[in-house]
Amino acid sequence: MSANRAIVLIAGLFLFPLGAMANDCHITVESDDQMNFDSEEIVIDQSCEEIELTLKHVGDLGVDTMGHNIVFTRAEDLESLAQDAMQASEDDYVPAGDDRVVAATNLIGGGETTTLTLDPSLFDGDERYAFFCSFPGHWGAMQGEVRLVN
Ligand SMILES: [Cu+2]
Repeated sequence: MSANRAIVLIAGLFLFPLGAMANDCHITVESDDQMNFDSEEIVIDQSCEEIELTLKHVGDLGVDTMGHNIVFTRAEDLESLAQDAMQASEDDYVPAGDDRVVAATNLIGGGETTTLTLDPSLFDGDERYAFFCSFPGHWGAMQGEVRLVN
């Protein structure tokens, strides 16, 4: 190994803790039987190659009565998409082929967990995004903002 290369390697070791931690690329959000998400904000680190988003439902109620998902959309589309999603019961309340849907997890019930692999480049840094649960009646309480970081 050349001396230069060794210096680059050593510098890299010191810089690593200042950069994006591996943890930033793994997000966990919990939901419950009281129609809550445990976070009002989801941070999307765009330096991640991909983000693993895990949604947990820590309640007991089934998917038919207290189903939860996370749907990402532009903030300006949140209300119209949430209204239309209620009709999409056959698609787990995520309208198929709707370009207002940036990404969405599966719909889960109490005791279940689902993981979505997200491509951070789906989010345009000049836009504002939101997330919500598209199960009928939930979006008013179950929504939050997406914060993009680099
Ligand atoms: Cu819900």
